Amino acid sequence: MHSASLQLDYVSSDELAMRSESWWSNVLGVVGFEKPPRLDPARVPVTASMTPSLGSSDNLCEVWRVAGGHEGPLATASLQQGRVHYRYCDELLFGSITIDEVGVQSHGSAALHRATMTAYQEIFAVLRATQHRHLIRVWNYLPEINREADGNERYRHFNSARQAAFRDSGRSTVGTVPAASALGSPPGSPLSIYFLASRQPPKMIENPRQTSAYHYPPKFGVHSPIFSRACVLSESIGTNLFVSGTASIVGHETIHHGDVTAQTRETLANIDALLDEANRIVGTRYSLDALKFKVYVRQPTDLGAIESALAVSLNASTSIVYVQADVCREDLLVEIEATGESSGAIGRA
Ligand code: 3EB
Repeated sequence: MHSASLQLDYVSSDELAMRSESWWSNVLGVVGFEKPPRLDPARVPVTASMTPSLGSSDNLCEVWRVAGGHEGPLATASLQQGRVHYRYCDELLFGSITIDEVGVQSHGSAALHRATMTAYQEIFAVLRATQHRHLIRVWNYLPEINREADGNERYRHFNSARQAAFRDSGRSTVGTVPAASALGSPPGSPLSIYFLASRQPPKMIENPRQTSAYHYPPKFGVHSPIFSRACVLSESIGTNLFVSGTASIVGHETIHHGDVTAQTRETLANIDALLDEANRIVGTRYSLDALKFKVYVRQPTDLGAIESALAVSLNASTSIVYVQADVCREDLLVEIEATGESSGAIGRA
């Protein structure tokens, strides 16, 4: 079968409207920011994080698309199983699911727990059906992530449910777990999860500067967050690097409390360390400048300081989008995720 490389683009919905039929035939999924973009879901899975974008770009969309070196569509039709909308090509699958906690037959933290369990169960059912067994990258957006519910932060309830869902499905909860991001969305938003899965196993990368999240000590919650710091998917015509949401954490502790500039610098140092680790393990040659960034900003008034801090290390043409979102520790002011697109330079032994 054909191999294809995965591309990420941030474009306005106006620009999307002008793309050709053949271009659309290779789009796996489109993600809006504050609301789902007005696109036909029969054509391609459409979802939204519900977190508003910051800055000039209006109606911004995150587009995941496969590109092959040959003619014709690579992807299936836009499909649905349960509440999961998905589309796939031979190697890669994009999917999304949203669940409104209000519609779940439970209250308080039990509703979040149930919504999270259900979402992951439905995701795993799709992966079983299509044989894209490897969950490689997950984006989790939950309303009011830092709010207390029944004596615990909602993020911690989410972590308990996510871990239970992985365990119940027979999946590992350490080591071979997906790269991820987990952010807060405004009150009243649904739980929104989207993901990429693959047929071939990715290589998981941990950060030598940080404790693996699945080994965080219990003071951060009885059930640890289940994610890898990064992963690399290698295919015959290129590789993709997925860097999880990364913050100003060294070891397992938040550092630079209240200093958004220092937090931004520390976060980039963490991503740089991950790149070194990925390049060492996989033989790729990713550099900071080759990545596309999504920056989650807790307080919109910090945007200028974050932009300035990033400008010191990234060149001016680097792709960066800014999003307002609550980060999953109260003391974190910024979180940064990144994706490295196809780089042909795989040194395979
Ligand atoms: C951290 O390093 C910051 O729970 O899926 C980053 C990426 C974070 C993913 C998740 C959480 C998650 O712990 C928070």
